[in-house]
This record gives sequence, C-alpha cells and structure tokens, in this order.
Amino acid sequence: MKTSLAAIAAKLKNMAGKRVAVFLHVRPDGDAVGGALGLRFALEEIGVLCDVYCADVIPEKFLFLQGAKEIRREWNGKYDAHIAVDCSDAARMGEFGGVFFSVKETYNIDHHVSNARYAKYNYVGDTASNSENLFDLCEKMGAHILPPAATAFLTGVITDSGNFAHSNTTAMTLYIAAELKRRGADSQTINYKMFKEQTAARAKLFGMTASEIRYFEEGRIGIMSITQKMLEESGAKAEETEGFIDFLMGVNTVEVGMCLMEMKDKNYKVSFRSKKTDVNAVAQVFGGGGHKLASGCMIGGYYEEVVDKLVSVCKRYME
Ligand SMILES: [Mn+2]
Repeated sequence: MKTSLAAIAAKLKNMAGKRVAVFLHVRPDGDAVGGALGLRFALEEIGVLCDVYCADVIPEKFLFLQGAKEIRREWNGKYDAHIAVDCSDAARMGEFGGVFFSVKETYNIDHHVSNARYAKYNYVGDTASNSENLFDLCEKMGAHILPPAATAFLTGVITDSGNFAHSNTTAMTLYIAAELKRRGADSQTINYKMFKEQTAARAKLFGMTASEIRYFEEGRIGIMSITQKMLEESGAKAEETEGFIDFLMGVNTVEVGMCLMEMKDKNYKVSFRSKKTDVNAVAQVFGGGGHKLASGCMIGGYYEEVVDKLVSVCKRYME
C-alpha cells in the first residue's frame, strides 16, 4: 500500500513504549547507515525503543557516527514493527530479508524509483538521498533532531549527492542540509571521513598509480593500472583504490577512464567511467556490465594484450 509520509509519522508517533527494528541494506553506504541511525535517534526522542540491523559489517569509515557500533548483525528479537530504509527490494536486506516479514506492521521508506513496494506501508520519495525522506518523516513526527541524528542524516545527504555535486541535488537537498547544519550536524568531520581520510599506504599507491596513467586516442581514453607488485610495495589494500578513477576522470581530455586491477590469478578487474560514451555496452563485450557511465568487467590475459583489446573495443563505441 502506498502511504504518505504524514500517515507513517502518525503511526510511528503512536508507538511510544513499543519496540521497532530498522533494517538497512547489505554493503551499507553512508545514506543507509546515516539514515538508519538518524531515524533511530529520532524514534528514541519520542519514546520508541529502536534497534538497527544490517546483514553486513559496517565499514570502518562510518564508525565515527554515534551508534554505528551498536548496529546488530545477530537477530535478537521481537519487535512491534519493522522499518526498511534505503532498500529497493527485500533482497537488499540480505539474510534479514525473510525476518523482515515476520511482523504485521512493516514499513518501507526509500528513494529508489524502482522500489518494489514490498511492505505493508510504502513511501518512496524521489530524492537525492533517502536521508532527506527520513528527516522529513522525523519532522512530521515532531521529534527533536539532536546533533548526533543531524550528523547521521547529513552523512546520508552528502554521500548520496556526491557532496552536492551529482545532478540529483535539488534545492530541497540543500535546504535539508542547511536545516541539519542548524541542528548541529558536524559537516567538517563528515567531509573529512567521507572524502579525505586515507592511510599513508593508499597515498603512496595513489602516487605510484597516478604517475603512470596511460593515454590513448589523443588523451580521450585514460588507463590507470594497479599491479600486485604496487600493492605489495605500497602496503595498500585493493579495496583502498576506490576513488582513484574519479581522479582520472578529472583529466580534461579524458572521456573514458579505465582502472585495471591485476588479480592474483593473472586476471584483470576493469572499472570503466565515462563522460558520455556508453561504457555499459563496452563492458558487455567482455561479459560485464553496469550503468551507461559506470561499469566493470573481468578480462584474462597479458597486460599489453588486455590494454589493446580494451582500447580497440572502446574506440568503436566513442563518437
Ligand atoms: Mn540511498
């Protein structure tokens, strides 16, 4: 059933003294973690007891948020209502996707237009971040938003809007960010934790990688490569290379950027980013896929051969 945010707010307000479980999705991001924690604190402000569940470990970078370490992976309970946040379908909750339906009162609050409306009460707002919807909900519940909740919600707004740089950023996104700042959100710490903080090993690996970017087609194609040797020398972990490709896309001539990660078995994990070329189509040639402007695939072979194949296929899809 489609429900207005005001109707959901009225129902939750009536739950003082009762217990609620909030669920977020697997591979949790800033909007899932921030939104769930902000909602938890707001519910507690109106006397609702609240626990937060996620089937996956919460990444280290979000642990600065108050309450992040209390997010549970072990199911513990009996609750009067279940609320899913930022989950477009129940499968996104991972192993909690089944338990979610074990109570009658289920709520689904999300911002993905593809949302499957799987709960008893569903609200899907087309916002940059789901944290905007949840903040709106808390306002409608008349809950006090204290600084820890404001920081949590603003983490969601900032991460899902790409620090207000993505095209999904609206006047409402900025208005809500201003309201959260007014309520004591720590925007400096959020920015540092989300976009700047890194290990010395990552900084070293980045320098090694950036100094060896290769260009093709008059600079329209840029390739960054990370070898096992570079990982060893720098001491960085493969997952710390997230964001490297965004740096490559800042190079003014680059239309398509690729990041090649050498795996232990002589396979290359390739990430594509594009300013306009359909890199979903390019990735599909190699059995991968994704979105038009961001995709990925795996390719086996010798490094120079892999580069040749990637460049020649990519050229076919460029105007
Ligand atoms: Mn989101």
